[in-house]
Amino acid sequence: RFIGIFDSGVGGLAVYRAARELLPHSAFVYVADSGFAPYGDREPRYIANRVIEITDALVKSGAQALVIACNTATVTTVSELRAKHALPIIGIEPAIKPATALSTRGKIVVLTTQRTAESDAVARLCQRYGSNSHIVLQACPGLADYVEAGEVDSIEVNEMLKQYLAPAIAIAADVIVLGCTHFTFLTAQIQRLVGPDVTIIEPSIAVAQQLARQLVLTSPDLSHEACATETFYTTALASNTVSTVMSKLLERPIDVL
Ligand code: DGN
Repeated sequence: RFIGIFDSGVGGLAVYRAARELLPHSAFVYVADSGFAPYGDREPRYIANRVIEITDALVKSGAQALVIACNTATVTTVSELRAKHALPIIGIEPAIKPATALSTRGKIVVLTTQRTAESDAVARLCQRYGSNSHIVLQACPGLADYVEAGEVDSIEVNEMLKQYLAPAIAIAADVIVLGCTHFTFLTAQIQRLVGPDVTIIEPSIAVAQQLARQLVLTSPDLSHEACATETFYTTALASNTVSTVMSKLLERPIDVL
């Protein structure tokens, strides 16, 4: 019995880190679909099939709750997953509602993958909460790939970030939403480029809190298992490389199977 966390790759690790801190006695299994990442530019059906295959395997091996630690996977597949599995499923969508509540100038930039930017889910969020705000959806093709390779502060990453942050600077955005979990590992670099007055919304803690709340309601024993465990899997053949990148991002050595 465990909590299954899943992402196209390493991005969901920030969510995992927050979840583990909040639920230190729980057993976790993290799956990185690195062999098939990135999802950002794929067709929705391709993404949905990957998400279903991985979550089916997690449920079969004993997952009692699922965290889809990937915006792209959530916006394309979460309804299908909820129809399929009767267990708590926590997804991540870009934090557009909190951004509109937080923004004083109403100028918001949402950084996402291409697929998330084009999704109906995000269009609905903008329609529902964005009527008094100027929201720019900035797709960032290629950016998650750098993080996936463990490259978070190179000249190339910073050049790409400058390009994707140009609209935020042009409209003098006061809030930036990280709408792709990979971008969490670029938070400091983004802050440096936009300046200290811009608020960056990073959803990991909120998602972990949502998970904890759901567990209390549905399976309280899962949050107090006797022994905390963590297991990391990747679908990539070169699990050594993935171990190295994940250890770097988590800032502690881990083994990925
Ligand atoms: N980490 C994923 C997200 O939150 O959308 C996407 C990364 C990717 O596969 N491009």
